[in-house]
Amino acid sequence: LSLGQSVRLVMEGALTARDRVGVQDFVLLENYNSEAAFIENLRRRFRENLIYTYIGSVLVSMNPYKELEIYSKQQMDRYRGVSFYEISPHIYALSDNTYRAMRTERKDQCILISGESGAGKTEASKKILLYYAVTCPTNDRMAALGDRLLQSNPVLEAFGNAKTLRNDNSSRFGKYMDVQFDFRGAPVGGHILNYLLEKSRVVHQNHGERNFHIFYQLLDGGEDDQLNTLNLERNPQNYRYLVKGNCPRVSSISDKNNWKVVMKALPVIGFTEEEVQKLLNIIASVLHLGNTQFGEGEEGETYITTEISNLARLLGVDGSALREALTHKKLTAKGEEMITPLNFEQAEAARDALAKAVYGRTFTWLVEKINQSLALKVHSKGSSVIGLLDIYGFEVLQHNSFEQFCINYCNEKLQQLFIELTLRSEQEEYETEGIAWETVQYFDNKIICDLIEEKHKGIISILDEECLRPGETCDVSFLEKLEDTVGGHPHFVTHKLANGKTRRVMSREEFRLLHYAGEVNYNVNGFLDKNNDLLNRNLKEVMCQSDNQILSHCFRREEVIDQKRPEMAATQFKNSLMKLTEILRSKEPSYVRCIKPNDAKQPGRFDEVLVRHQVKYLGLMENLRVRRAGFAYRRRFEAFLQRYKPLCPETWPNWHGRLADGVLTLVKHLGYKDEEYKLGRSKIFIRFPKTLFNTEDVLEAKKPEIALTLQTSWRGY
Ligand code: AOV
Ligand code: MG
Repeated sequence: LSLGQSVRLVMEGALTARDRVGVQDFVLLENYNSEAAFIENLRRRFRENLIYTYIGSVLVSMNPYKELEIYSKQQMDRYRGVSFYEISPHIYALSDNTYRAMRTERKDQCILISGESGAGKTEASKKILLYYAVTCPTNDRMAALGDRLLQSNPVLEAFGNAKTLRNDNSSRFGKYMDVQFDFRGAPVGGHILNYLLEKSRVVHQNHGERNFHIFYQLLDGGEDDQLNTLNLERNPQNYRYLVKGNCPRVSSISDKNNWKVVMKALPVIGFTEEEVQKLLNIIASVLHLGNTQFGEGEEGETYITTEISNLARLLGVDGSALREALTHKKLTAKGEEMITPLNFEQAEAARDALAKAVYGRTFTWLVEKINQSLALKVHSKGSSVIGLLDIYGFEVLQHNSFEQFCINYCNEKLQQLFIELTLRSEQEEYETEGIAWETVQYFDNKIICDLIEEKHKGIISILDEECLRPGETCDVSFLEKLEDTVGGHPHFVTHKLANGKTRRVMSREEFRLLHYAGEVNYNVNGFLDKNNDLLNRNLKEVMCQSDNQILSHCFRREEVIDQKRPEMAATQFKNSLMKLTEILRSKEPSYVRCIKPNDAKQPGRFDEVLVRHQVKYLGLMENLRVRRAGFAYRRRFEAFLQRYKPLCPETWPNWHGRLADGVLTLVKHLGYKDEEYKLGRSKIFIRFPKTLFNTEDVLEAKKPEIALTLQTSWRGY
């Protein structure tokens, strides 16, 4: 065979392979502007179980909804120290690349994982963590650290995850975890920041959803005598806080096994037996609290109709004080204390508020405790950090409330950061390489972030004002205030039309936000209460006297004495997100963009409408356009030369001159036309994928001739 013939043969072969499995980097799509081509590429790869694809350095990940054999130790080893493009895309490649960047550039890194609920963010973050725990060198003194890092996951998931309609193991809190490495690259410490747990789930679940896993785990997995001590029965249906969603079991989850895992993990991350017992008392107390019922006396007074001695014992507080505090409110007016009875609804609300506070604060304590266990014991010089962000994904439910508002706002913020940082890094690269930047049109969602968070004018500020305003305020007055203030905003809609008529499809209790990811109607019912997040003072007083050390740590005496109002929930969340963005901005980011293939949680099903929607709002097409702004592909001179030098007699077997000259000699020999490429300061930029494919094909054809032993064959798919 002549070279030409073999090239043609190989090209035909390559084409069929490429047709079958698509390209491994979207920048290599011929028609990079076509959404249809993008989706088709995803579909082909998904069909072949190739769930990972790059857009340059961004990793796009499809949830396979089945176990794939691609996460073994051998696989990990394959990806160690190997360049991104030499091997098929993988979450391990991204993990390894990030790790090496941290080591060689000595710069803190972060990995931002995004995607809607159920798309695979949490799974991705666990795979990254596992990769580091397994492949990084260990520091003798800290040998158990990797173990502790890994064991913190099941514990946090038990307390912070729940079955929702979208995901059987949905994260109901945001998590940012720093892993600290010493100068030798061994993991030596960790730190977790947690964001806004969806506490309302403790007392209410939508149909088909569950409370947090831990409750079902305890009931299913706890020993008989454990349950006896806690005065619990096995059947979750006996607990009012567990029956709202009418979904006690989830087929994909074994509560019993998970309970065992959690019980094993707690001692590993430093919980004493006593602390575990105290924790169990708290979980049980929440269930008993839910079963506490009230009656109404003839004069409208409220009293407790159920036995509360168990509840008081488990909370470690005085029974009669608790009884009093659940049915009365203490107010201070003009320096005088007044005790007024609660009516029936108020008493129920006080009970639920206590349950949420107990659970929410215990969760925060749990994170603190894990942090102590992961804390850097000895400050090591020259250490650096990889941060992992796994938050709750964008969600649109039938009924969206304050929680969805916060969750979607958080996603909006991260999208903004993504846009800002990817554009910035692209522009910077062009600048450092001395190549002219070609502007790209993209949708900037700053306008929506401002609508939500702007001082004095944004939705959160208005919500706070309405919570603080004396006199009659309610959720609907908040909505009216919104209409007055942001009514004309292009991303804000209510039932009121500009011409004074009403939009019939919307209820009078809703406002709609046009998020970057889609439209969401929020029902204002409960917004004020949830933002206020108040707990009656007398309940706090009772709780801070608890002899359960976890609870007395969570309910501080100072809080009762201090009359200053703490920040409202949404503002607290906003501020913590501001801090988070600062942390992320200070690091070198990598991205994993997760996509959910179908809503049925089934393997093999590719729902095109659903996928297209995510491609759109994740801004993947824009991401690709930015990445391709002019050039499909870029490679460092040495990597390019190393790979293709056999194709030119002057560069083979070695080039001794300047790298740039070597590359130039090589591409001239290969017949690249001037418009096909540009040489930067350290990289070659190739304009069309075809040029690269052709070169790859020539290389493939030449392989037998030169007995080439390339580490792997990279053919662009
Ligand atoms: P999420 O974190 O993105 O949703 P998860 O990471 O919990 O989603 O993934 C949801 C489910 O999809 C998991 O429980 C697995 O069953 C499956 N899954 C995801 N990724 C993989 C994978 N790589 N291999 C096999 N199965 C996978 V939320 O937390 O709801 O936003 O708030
Ligand atoms: Mg998750």
